[in-house]
Amino acid sequence: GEIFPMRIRVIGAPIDLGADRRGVDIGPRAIRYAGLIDQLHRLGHSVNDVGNINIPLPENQPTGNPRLKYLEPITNLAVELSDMVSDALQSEEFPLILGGDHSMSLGSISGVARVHKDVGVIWVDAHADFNVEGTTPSGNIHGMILAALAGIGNEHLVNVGGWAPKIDKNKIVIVGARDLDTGEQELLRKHNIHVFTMSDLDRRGISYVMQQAIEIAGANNGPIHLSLDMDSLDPREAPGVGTPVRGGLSYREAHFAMEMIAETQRMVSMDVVEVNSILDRENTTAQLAVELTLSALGKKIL
Ligand code: B3U
Ligand code: MN
Ligand code: MN
Repeated sequence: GEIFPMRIRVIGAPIDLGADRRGVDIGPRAIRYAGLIDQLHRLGHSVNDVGNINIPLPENQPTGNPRLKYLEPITNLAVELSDMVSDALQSEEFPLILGGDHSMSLGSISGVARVHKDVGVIWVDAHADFNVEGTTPSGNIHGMILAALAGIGNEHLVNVGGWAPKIDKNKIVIVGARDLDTGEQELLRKHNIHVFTMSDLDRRGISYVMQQAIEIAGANNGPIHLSLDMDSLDPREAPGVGTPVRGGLSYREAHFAMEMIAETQRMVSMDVVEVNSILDRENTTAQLAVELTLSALGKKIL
């Protein structure tokens, strides 16, 4: 099939300070090893892979507040990544950011929002990542990032780069949610965040849900950022994630969701996160991350 050729800037962000488990720090390498760059070329895109940003080891960092673990290094990295993502967009390249845990999206999405002020976000995830200091069961910052981007939560997270909010609450859509904490549910309701749970998917189907998600995040034909947490998939398809939750997206639903986003031609940037290679089976999850990225970037069956 015909694709719309793009210049893609690949940025690796092997951050693992936002989650409890080690192994996502290998994610960017595992995704490249699964053939990402070569397959993007074959699809007709040009690729500028700038390598990985340097992430300090958790062993060498103070944990800090146990309800906001590694806050300081996480916000520092967010500023660095944000600059890299803005720079890619200003050079007219499409930023494709490889994680790492989901805390890296604080930086990637801040960088996009600086250039595309009206960007909306489709957050495909088993979780909502909408916790704050007072609701988190773990103190892990990867579970707080979407709230922070919406301007909710700890001021250091919210004000990364010196401005807030990064994303208009009304342009945030979560797809695939099935594991929400009690205080997190209350926050999502209070702020009227659009959440399509697995129940909604079962009731309405992936086609309807994605059509709605695209309309909400991309209101007035605006730009869309896709943040793909690989734990949105069913663990049978994606075993290599830190927090697997049963009952997730099927292989076909996930591909179709990506194809629908590609069809809009309005995606301006994308993250792929939470590939945990230590928990993976023969790089299955990294391979699936590559396949889904290709579908999101225009690969069609015919
Ligand atoms: N909601 C829980 C668990 C979690 C969030 N994101 C992931 N896990 N990957 C928390 O710790 O905030
Ligand atoms: Mn997540
Ligand atoms: Mn998740």
